[in-house]
Parts: sequence; structure tokens; C-alpha cells
Amino acid sequence: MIPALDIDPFCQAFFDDPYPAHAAMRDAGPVVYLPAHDIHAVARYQQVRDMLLDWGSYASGRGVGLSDFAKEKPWRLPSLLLETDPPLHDRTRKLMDKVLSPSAVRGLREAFVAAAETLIDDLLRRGSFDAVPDLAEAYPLTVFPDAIGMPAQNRRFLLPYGNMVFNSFGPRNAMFEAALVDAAPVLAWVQAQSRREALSSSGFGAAIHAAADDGAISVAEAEVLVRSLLTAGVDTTVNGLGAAIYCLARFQNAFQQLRADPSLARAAFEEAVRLESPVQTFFRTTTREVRIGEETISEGSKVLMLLGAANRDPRRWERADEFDLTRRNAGHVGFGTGIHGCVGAVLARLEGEAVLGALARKVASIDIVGEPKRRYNNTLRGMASLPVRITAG
Ligand code: OVV
Repeated sequence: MIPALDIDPFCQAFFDDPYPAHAAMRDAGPVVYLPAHDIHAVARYQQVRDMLLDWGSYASGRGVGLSDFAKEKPWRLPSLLLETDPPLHDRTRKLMDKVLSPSAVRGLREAFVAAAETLIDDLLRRGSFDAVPDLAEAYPLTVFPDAIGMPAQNRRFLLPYGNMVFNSFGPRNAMFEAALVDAAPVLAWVQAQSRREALSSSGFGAAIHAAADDGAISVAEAEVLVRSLLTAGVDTTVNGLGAAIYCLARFQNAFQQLRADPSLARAAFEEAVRLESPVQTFFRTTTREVRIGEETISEGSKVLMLLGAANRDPRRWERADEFDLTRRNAGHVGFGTGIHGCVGAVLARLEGEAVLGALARKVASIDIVGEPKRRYNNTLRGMASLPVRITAG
């Protein structure tokens, strides 16, 4: 018998404190059933990882949200990366791996570090500020659209768009409905930004469109792939950076450790991604009858993978709930893993390293000086507001 749990993983009460419910799901068994949405869910590290790696049994092509594309028409043109399976996925992923390769990203390092230092210098002059809009949003909204080759105007429009798409992986609840209303005015703008004419001749956007010249993909496919960058590239790093600042402000010893050795910046960002897991969940759909532990699940079932619960599973992690920037956190699933593992992780880690490195070198203290406010999203975990004060080191 698969244990049935009375948990709704897409409601505000859950998001306010998901950890007791995460533990209940992990402890109930390797797979649980959630009648609230008629879905199965895996919360243990081992099962989440196994599922991410078994793309043959657990498909993405029927959508990685609650909606099953075999039963419901997708609300937007499906992503050619996220919402596909091999063999189509192999073709698009190979291209994006090349566009976002370590060597391509290496060329951005100096500019990313300089932008982080300028921003931290500005914030030090202000002293007190809101770490979400003024740092966690401001930084990616500059460096990432620059790297894509976008014009300077209206870049903030990327936030409501990303917020809507990440809400769309959950049920059509009030959060999703509100996000749809917020994003409606920017939909046409986002679509227009993915066109070749809108993008500079250097940058990731142009690199994707160049593949259409070679015939590797069509022009229409190139536009949908640029859309993936516009959708998944900002909100994720905003919440990753927000998580890192939130961790460093709460775990003062860790921040002092980082100051003493700024080369820990990369490790600190990675640990924040493990602990806070900015992307909390994704679904798969079973392509056949599958076994999880001793249990059997039928073909065509939606299974929720709780990445954030796996990243705090005490079966896998010692002192799982502690932010420890010297722990060996390799293998966390905050970026996923397997064929759909985050294609932008190299870039995200560079952003994290640049910002946390600048904080380590320039800042002596980070204190929370106002009430932090949570941001509610069906997929993303993060803050809407985090008032802080920093002092110069
Ligand atoms: C990982 C992710 C999230 C949202 C959208 C996409 C990818 C996309 O490929 O469009």
C-alpha cells in the first residue's frame, strides 16, 4: 500500500514551513500518494535522484508540471528543452550545451566580477537596502540580459514572465492566477525579444540563432530556445542569490568564514542552493508501469519530485538543515541531474561566485534589520523582501 498523506505541496501554509511536511513524506515511504492533487510524490534523496536519471521511465514530454500534456493542451508552446524527451531533446540540448559551455562562460568572468563589485560598492554607500530587489534581482537583471545580447529597456519584464511560468508547473491556484494577470502585459514583449532582430550580434541569443543558419535547428526552434533562456535564466538565479544572502545573514559564523577565505564563495553559493533549493519541485510522467521500492505505479501517472526535500534528507546528509560551506555537497539535486540537469548551471555558479566573492572581500557584516517576507510561487522558493544593513570591511 502506498501511504496517502493529507498534504498540499502547493499552498501558502506549506510554503511558510515546508520542512515538517517534507519529513513526513520522506518518512512515510519511498513514494507517497497525495489525494489533494491525485499525484504521487518522492521526497527521499535516493528516489529523487533515481527518477531524474531514469528518463526512459519518467518522461518530461508530457510536461514537468501537474498538467499532463497528453490530456490537456499545453498553455504555451512547449519548451524544446524542458518539456521534451530523447531523441528531440538530445538535439536541442547538445546545441544549448555548446552555447552555454564552460569556455563560453569563462569569457564573461571579468565582466561579471566587475559588475558585482560595482553593485556591492553602491550598496555599501547606501548601508541599508532590500536585498531582494536591490541585490538578488538587480544583479542577474544586468549581467544575464547583457550576456544574451538583449537591449537595455524593460529588462524587469523578465521577472513577471518567469514568475508566471514557474507558477504554471503547479495547480491553477490563486498564486498561478495572480501571476497570469501580472504577466499578461509582457507576453508579447518576451516573444519579441527572442527574435534575431531584437538581439545583438554577439551573445547567447545570436549563438542560438547561428545554429539555424547551419540548419541544425529551424528559425522557429531558435526562438523557442532563446525563450528558454529568458524564462529560466533570471528568476532562478534571483532566488539562488537571495538564498545565499539569506543564509549568510542568518549563519554569521559562515559569513566570517567566507570573509577569512573569499575563495569559499563558490562553495557558499552551492551550499545555499542545496539548503534552500530555489527550484523546489518538478514532475515527471510515467511511461510504463514502474516500481518504486516495493510499490507499483501505473503508466501515465504524474510523480512529483521534491528536490528541496531530497537536499535535506537526513538519509543522505549529516546535519542536513545546517548551512555549512565546507561540507561536501556534491551530488545535491538543486540543479537537477541527468539529461535535464540545469543547462545554465555554469553561468549561475559564476553569478553566485562573483556576488559572494565581492561580499567576502568588501563587507564586514550583514544584518537583517526588518521583517523578511516570503515570496509565494508553486515551484520557486525565495523571499519577496529581505531588509538588511551591511558595513564595509
Ligand atoms: C528549467 C526551465 C524552467 C522554465 C522554463 C524552461 C526551463 C524552458 O525551457 O522554457
